[in-house]
Order: sequence, then structure tokens, then C-alpha cells
Amino acid sequence: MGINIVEKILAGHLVSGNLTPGEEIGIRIDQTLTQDATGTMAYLQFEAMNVEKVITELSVSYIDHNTIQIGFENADDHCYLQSVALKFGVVLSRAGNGICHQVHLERFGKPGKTLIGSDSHTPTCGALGMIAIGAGGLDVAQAMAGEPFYLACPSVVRINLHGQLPPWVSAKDVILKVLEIFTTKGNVGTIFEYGGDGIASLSVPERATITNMGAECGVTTSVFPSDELTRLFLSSQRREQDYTELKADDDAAYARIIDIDLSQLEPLTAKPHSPDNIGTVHSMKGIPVSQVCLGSCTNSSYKDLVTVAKILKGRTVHPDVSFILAPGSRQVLDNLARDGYLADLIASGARLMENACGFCIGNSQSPRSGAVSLRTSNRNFLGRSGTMDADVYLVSPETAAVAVITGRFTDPRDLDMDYPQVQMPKNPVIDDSMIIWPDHADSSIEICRGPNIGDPPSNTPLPDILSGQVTIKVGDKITTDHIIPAGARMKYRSNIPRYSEFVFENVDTSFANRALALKEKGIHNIIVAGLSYGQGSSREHAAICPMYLGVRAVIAKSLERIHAANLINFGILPLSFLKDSDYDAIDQGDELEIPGLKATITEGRQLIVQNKTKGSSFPVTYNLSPRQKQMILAGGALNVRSSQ
Ligand code: MIC
Ligand code: SF4
Repeated sequence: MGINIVEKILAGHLVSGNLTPGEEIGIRIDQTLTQDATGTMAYLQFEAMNVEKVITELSVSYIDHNTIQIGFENADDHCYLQSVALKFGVVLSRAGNGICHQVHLERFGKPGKTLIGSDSHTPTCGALGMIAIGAGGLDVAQAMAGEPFYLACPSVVRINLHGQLPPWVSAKDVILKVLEIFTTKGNVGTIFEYGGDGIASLSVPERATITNMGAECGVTTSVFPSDELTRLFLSSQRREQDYTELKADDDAAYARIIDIDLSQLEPLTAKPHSPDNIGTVHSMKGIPVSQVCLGSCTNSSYKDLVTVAKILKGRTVHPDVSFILAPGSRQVLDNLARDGYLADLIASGARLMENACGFCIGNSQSPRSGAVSLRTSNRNFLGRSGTMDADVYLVSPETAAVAVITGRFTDPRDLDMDYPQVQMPKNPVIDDSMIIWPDHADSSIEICRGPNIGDPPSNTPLPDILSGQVTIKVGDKITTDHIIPAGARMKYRSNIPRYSEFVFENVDTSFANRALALKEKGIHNIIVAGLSYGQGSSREHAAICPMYLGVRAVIAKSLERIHAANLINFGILPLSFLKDSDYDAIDQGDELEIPGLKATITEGRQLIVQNKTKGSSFPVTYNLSPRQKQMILAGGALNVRSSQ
């Protein structure tokens, strides 16, 4: 039997395990990426590993997230990242050069290679036919040190795209359709592999919109074949030498195959407050819109922004709308400027922002109270925009542009104009002068360490009896944005005691104080959660900060992949309920005890949780490989490393 694209790449990189879905495998990592919000901690951890230089083919550090500099903290982090990159031989993409995923796609991604990145949207580069996976910073640090990346061997779902998109329907609508089908829950351990005749009409940046938001489904990654369109894209980037063809064998097997007819799609939107809350734009018609934000790593390619420029040419932003524009990369901005489209956008009333994440993480451009905000980004979790009572809808650039003019949710097909055709520039401006390429690692470089930059914290070994309290009980789909907010709080990322003050800030403001008080009394904190706990970002701070507050276990109906791996890396036990009724029977404040942890986990037996408050007990499961058991028992990955 033939093999699929995922198997081809994984087989070529396998260093341990077998390609049997569910089994832990170790793979060699060719490339890594970090961004500043997760990067400082990742490089602090790398420093703690006492390795002289990065051992990958390519490691790139991007400064794109915390680029708003109110106070010294973010600027200090940038300085740290620049010095550490020079010291260890990491390529640095400076602030202003663009969003990591867009820049990596343009300048570095290569078909057939493996990439891990400390950002959940790393799968964007799957558009080039690579296995690109989001991971916690510590996993990325270990890969930079030449260690394999471990994951549960995924099962592969084939998504066949057929036909061609109708006018005014674009790649964003395709991935919103995929989200409607698969939702944000229940896809852990899966990879989406795209195929079908329809992909021949989707350029690499359009494919990237689709792979980018696979992250919202919680899949390990998404991948497209590398074909003639990939070659054209790489050649326009003057990197044709990086091209290799990559396709699935005709008789390749898949865990599941689904078909989507592109010609039947219509403009879609993800309604508040989840990327899988899908509705048609048509059914939203008429809702007044007060903000439109165009950009983010999902939809800020040259094609996206030129499409919008053509729609807006000669028209002006509606008086009730604030129109924010953040190009994905300096390359996109350069080319918009060269080709005259920037002038059209500015003439329409666009508020031009930096080439960075910006509004997408809510560090700026929070909408007004009660606003309806249309955004081309990938996440609309409650409060992420910085305004708790705003309604954020995720839409395509086309739907966004039309709302800029009408001030209302409008089906773009109703606009009285022909759908603009956009040609990719054959000879784009390519200027890498905001990228610093170290010739070699230089141990004499002195690291720039501002006062906000602390040591990476580590945990203590797992106690034999976990004796604690349910400090918080939460429901389904708790995202890492709920656990540790981003936005304006992100500047504390390098200072764990300070950042920890904001754990569950948007869910329960007294959590951090309660947890710390219990920790000081020697009582373990336990989090109880529903389905899909930890969805969203790769933020390892959603594990590190709870660890700092004394959280020792999370018991959930189910946990998302990256978050579960982060919990293990920092010595927090991820446990799952066997029955929903056991979740129902627990209350916040209950005292729980789990005895005999060391022997039970070592021998792989079921753990029994005693609820001392209720006088009852219930079993829980865990899914830990021998390597992960060692980490949990030692209190985290750094402890394992230092004991070797
Ligand atoms: C996000 O989109 O939430 C982020 C900010 O890019 C995160 C990374 C982070 O928390 O720094 C992600 O998606 O992993
Ligand atoms: Fe940046 Fe937003 Fe993309 Fe995260 S989702 S990498 S914050 S643009």
C-alpha cells in the first residue's frame, strides 16, 4: 500500500518509535522558530541546558508579538533575544520585519522538512509541504539543542478539495467550513492532509490561511502537497532551489477522508466567542459594525491586502467604522507600496499599524465597549480583543473590506462590483535587511538581561501523596487565554512571579491569591476542568504560572495536545475523568487526595482520587509515555536534564 505525505516526512525523520497512530515517536527537527512572547523563556531554558550553539539546520527568532513598548519590559526582551541569537547562532528577524509565520513561509520554509515553533500557528508552513508543529518553548529549546521532538504518532485525515471557489469566497471560508465540520474539540492526535483537484487553484498564501487555522481545530498540524504552485511561490521568493515535489501515493491510506466542494461554499464567519461557532455572512446581514481589523498570521498576505485595496479603491471608510490594517510582513508592505496599493488603502481611511501581531493578541486596538469587531484573524475568544463585552467575528478579507464601506455586516456577493482578480507579483521586492544572520555562534557575546528577566523556574519532584484542594472548577473549552491572559499582560512573560498574578484573571480574579495562600500552607492546588482544556495558544506560561502558584494536577474531561505536553514539561500531572458524572460530583473547594503516586504511575496502574470532602472516590486515567513518566516524577523536563 502507498503512503501519504505525512508518513513520507515522518518516516524520513523518525528517530524513535513506530509510525503507529497513538504511539509516541521521536522525530528529528530541521528548523525551529520562536517569537518574542514565548522566546525569552525558551532561550532562558536553552541557556540552562549549557549547550554552546543551536544544532538545527536553521533556527529563527522572531520579534513580532510584544512590539508595543509601554514601559521597558518588551524592549528589554528584544535586546535579550538579539544578544542570545548572536551568542548561539540563531537567525533574528527584528521587530518590524513581520509576523513569524508569514515571514517563515516567505523566507525559510522548505518542502519535506520538519519545523517546530513555540507558537500554535506554526502549522502555517504546512502550506509548503512541511511538517510544522506548534510546541511549548521548552520543547523548542530541546530541539535547538539537537534533541528529538516527541509526539503521539498522529492519525491522518485526508481533506479533498474539489472544484473552484466562486467569486467573493476565499481560503478563509474554506477553513471556516473545516472548523464547522471538525469543531475545536476532539481532534487531538490528528493531522489534516489536503488534496483533491481543488488545490490546483489555491496559491501557497491561500493554502497558508487554511493550514494556519487548522490550529483552531486542535490538530497536530495540516499539510498540503508540494507542487507546481509551491515551485512558483518559492521561485518568486528567489528560493527555487528549496523546492522539492511532494505528494501522496495514489493508494495512500487515511484514517478518514472527507470531501469539500469549493464551488458550493459561501462567505462564512466565526461568531463570538469561538472559532467553530460558524454562520453564514448572509445570515448576519445588517448587523452594525464598529471596527474592522485586517491582518494577523491568517490573512495578511499580498493577495489578501491587494484584494482589499481593489475593493476599497476610490471609496472611504464608513463613518462608524475604525479600520485597522496590519500587514503580515515587511515584504508584503514593501510590495503594496511599490505597486501603489498602499496609497489606495491609506486613501480609503485605513489606520496603518506595524507589521506585527498587534490587535490579534489584544495588545492594542481594543474595540469600544459593546462593539462588533470584524477581524481576519484566527481567534475570537472572549476578552482576547481586550474588551470583555465586544463581539468579535472572524471573517475573510473580502467580507471585512465590504463592511469597511457599508458599516454593516454585508454579504460581499451583494457588492455592486466584479470580484477583483489579483496576480501575485512575478518579481516582488525582497529585502532581508531586517534579518540578522549570524556567521557562527559567538560565546564571547554578552547577554543583555534587563531587570524584568528572571530565571526559568523549575518544579520539585512529584510527591508520593498528592494532597490538595480543587482551587478552581471550570467548564468546557477553557483556552490558554483564559488560563493566562495575553494582550497587555504579555509584557510580564519573562517575570514569572509577576505574570502569575494574572492566572485565570478573566475567569476568577481571586484565583492567584487563593492558590498562593494554599501553596504556602503546603496544600497542593488542583484544577478541575471539562472538555478540551488548554485549547488555543502554545503558551507554556499556562503551565509555568500555575506551577509557580503550586498547581500539581489538572483533572479534566479532556486536554489539548500542546497544553498537556507543557503541563508534563513542568511537572504538573494531566489526568482525565473516566465518567462525566465524576466531574459533576466535584465542587470547587473539595479536598482531594491521590495516594501512592510514584509506584502507581511507574507501574502504569489506574490512579484513584479520594474526595475527602464528599467521602467518595473515583478513578482517573493518564496517557504518559515512559519518557513522560520520568519527567512527571522528576518534576519536569529541566530536572530530568540536570540529573543526567
Ligand atoms: C496566540 O495567538 O495566542 C499567540 C500569542 O500567538 C500564542 C503564542 C503565545 O502565547 O505567545 C500561540 O498561538 O501560540
Ligand atoms: Fe500573532 Fe495572532 Fe498569529 Fe498568534 S494568532 S502568531 S498573536 S498574528
